[in-house]
Amino acid sequence: GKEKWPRGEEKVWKDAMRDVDTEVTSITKSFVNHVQTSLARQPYNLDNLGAYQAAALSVRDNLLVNWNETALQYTRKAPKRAYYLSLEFLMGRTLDNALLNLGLKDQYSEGVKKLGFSVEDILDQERDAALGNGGLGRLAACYLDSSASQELPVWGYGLRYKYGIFQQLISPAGDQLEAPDPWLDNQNPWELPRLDVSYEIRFYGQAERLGDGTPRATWSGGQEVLAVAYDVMIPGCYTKTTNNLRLWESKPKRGFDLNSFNAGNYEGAVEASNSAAAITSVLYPNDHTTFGKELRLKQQYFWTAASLADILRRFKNIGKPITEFPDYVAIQLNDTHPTLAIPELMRILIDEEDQPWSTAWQIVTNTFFYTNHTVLPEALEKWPVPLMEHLLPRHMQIIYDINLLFLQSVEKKFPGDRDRLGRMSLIEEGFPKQVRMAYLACIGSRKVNGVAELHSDLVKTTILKDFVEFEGISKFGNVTNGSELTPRRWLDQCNPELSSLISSTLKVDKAVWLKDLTRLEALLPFTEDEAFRKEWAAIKQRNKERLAHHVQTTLGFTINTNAMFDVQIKRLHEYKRQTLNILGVIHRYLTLKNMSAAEKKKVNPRVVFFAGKAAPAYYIAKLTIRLIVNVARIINEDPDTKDLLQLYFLPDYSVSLAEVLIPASDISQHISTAGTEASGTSNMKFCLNGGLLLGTVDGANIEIAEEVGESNVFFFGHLTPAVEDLRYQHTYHPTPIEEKCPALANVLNQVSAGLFGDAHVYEPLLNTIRQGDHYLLSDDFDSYIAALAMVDEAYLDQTEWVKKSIRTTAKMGKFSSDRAINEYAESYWNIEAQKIA
Ligand code: HBZ
Repeated sequence: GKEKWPRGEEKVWKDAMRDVDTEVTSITKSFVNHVQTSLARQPYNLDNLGAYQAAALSVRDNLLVNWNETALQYTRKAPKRAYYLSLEFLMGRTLDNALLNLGLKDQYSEGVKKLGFSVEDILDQERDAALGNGGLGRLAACYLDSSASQELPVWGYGLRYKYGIFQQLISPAGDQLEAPDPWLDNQNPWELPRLDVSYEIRFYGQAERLGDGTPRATWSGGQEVLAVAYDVMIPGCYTKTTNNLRLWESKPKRGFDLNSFNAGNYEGAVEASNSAAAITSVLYPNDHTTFGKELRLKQQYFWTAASLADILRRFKNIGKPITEFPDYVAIQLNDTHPTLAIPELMRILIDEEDQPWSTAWQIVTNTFFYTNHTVLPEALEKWPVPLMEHLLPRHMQIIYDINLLFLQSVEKKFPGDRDRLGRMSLIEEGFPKQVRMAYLACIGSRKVNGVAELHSDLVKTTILKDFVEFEGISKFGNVTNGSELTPRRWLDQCNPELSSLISSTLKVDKAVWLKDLTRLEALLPFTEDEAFRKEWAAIKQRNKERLAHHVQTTLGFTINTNAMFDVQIKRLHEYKRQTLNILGVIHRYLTLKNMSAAEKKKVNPRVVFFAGKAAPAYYIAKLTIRLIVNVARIINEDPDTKDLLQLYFLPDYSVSLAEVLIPASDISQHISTAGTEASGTSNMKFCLNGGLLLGTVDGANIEIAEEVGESNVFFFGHLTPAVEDLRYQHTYHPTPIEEKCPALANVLNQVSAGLFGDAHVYEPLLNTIRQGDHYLLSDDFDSYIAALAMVDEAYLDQTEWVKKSIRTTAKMGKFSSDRAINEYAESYWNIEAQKIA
């Protein structure tokens, strides 16, 4: 049909344009105003993208009022504040979240409808802000949301990457291809450039000790670049508090180097300016491996130095002596990425504030808090000493000084224990020598925490064992992530129907239970209410249909929505064992192929979903994707099995895709080798949305089971204490897989034989299992298959399954990020809520 312009009710448009206050609400008025002024567009060709921009700008106006009010009150009252330093903030989309937090979603839906748009289409125009890799980055985003919701004075500091996490494409052969994510190309209505807030950051140059009996030194020369602030508003849920996330962009100090330019060296002049801009150009796409790249170290210093300068300037405005810094400032280090903040604050205190060493160290060790997110040895950051000396000569001196004094105190406590000194030194011997960032973060912080009970215990007994013995156990704690799951985005926003059902059943407004998730426990009695169960199941069904629709429209696949939906979505990594899952799928396929028609009748259909990105240089992880895609190609076409088993790899996993997948899942898989997944955070989100959990006894799975009861989760596999021993056996007394696990051997052989094409291609992947099997697939395969069978069995009894589902949601209160952020606020940062009037 012919397009009608403007869309919607002409009278509403006209009245808004004429600024006549008839039945025009303030929402349509501000929307139309932004269309005409900010966007400089006519209502006569406004498309969905334009409508999104106008809506975003209009919502932003609302946020700005609260944001200014919040900033003003913090400045006036000068309470102690906390700063969350994270190299990653995986924010996802903002508009929907902002509307819900402001409590304005219904009003906006109504308003844009009058103007001829659907709110869903408008929301769908927004690109994800994907400035993170995975759990660590999403956790940071959830903590900001919860801080604002709990009215806590917390700011985030990060980098404004021009390119977020790469876009994942899957080639016809099943290979992952990476494309850039120029997320800022469409303009970003959610950021406010602060050209007036900038700092000069130095790299390279010379450091010279004054040698005047003080620890002072000068640092000069080298390269200077500018850090410019961009602010992102963080609205709390049903509160006026609107906090700030400050992201730094790098710029050349001058447009370009005039000296070189005048000397005719055009390229040299431009090069310097390019090298400054490069610092914040792209998010590093590696999780759990470090490559020792200079640009990455530059990012880390650039960001920590700018953030500290900013924090210090704010502190100085209060007019208190510098020794009181820790009474006004707490800084949380999100993993070791911002550890350079420790020597940087030492440098400022000593070289610029002229403080004695011991005073400076006292201030530092009362300011910082360090969260560890992994115990995998290959993931622990180490920086080559030569690189550090070159890029940050003054910081390297300071680190040597910290180390000297530290080792002297260790020697005092454990005289003559040379091994211990070697183990604990901040400098690892070798070629080259390396700085151990986790050790520096540990000794420079007031407290250290892991992210789930098991993980925190492992931190204390493995990587930081010597430090516990030296500094005492009380410095080391746990804050279980329950966190990353913000109850609002991860329930109300992505599963609105379930959210309404909960409100009407509990007879409590969602404004109440969304801010006190333990209220969900009141759902427990309703497991015995048949009508309620029916409604519960119907919502799950509709969420499955919504996912199927999404896959149909984006990928063209038709999904059987009468099947059980089985989901594993996370970064591809050997320790997360997507390979175990796909080998399990093959096992199921082979089993189905051997079944009689009568046997097949008893089988419940299953659809298996995978999604996740592999680090671009992670060869084995990429092979796993290729295997999944090619297995899918074969089994989805096989007439013998396709009604009973479907398999999909959904490309380009993102926060937005997770918001569609999670509410649709019946069962989700969290199957890391015991002791390797620090916490996991999607596990909680699935459970909050009534999906059951199939997992190993690892990370937060354990605490989830403690809450919901072991009879409501499906556990399998060896336990953490067995892992070391099993690995020893693999290395020194290997048993052939044929003997140890014939079912697995059969699956591997079928892949080797080319059942899924490309026989030779998968050998390197299969060999990780046949030789060494570091992640213990051969040890856990049989119990994994048994657990899958138990899931099938349980699913046949739908009544009981739905009861389990309700019980699971009901017991997720602990895993609210509100609970986690309050633990940080009380037990670590010592900050208090500030009511914004
Ligand atoms: O942090 C994850 C853990 O693997 C997961 O178990 C935990 O739940 C989550 C939140 O605590 N870790 C990451 O996501 N790590 C990274 O993404 C990462 C990024 C860059 C690095 C190293 C790790 O250099």
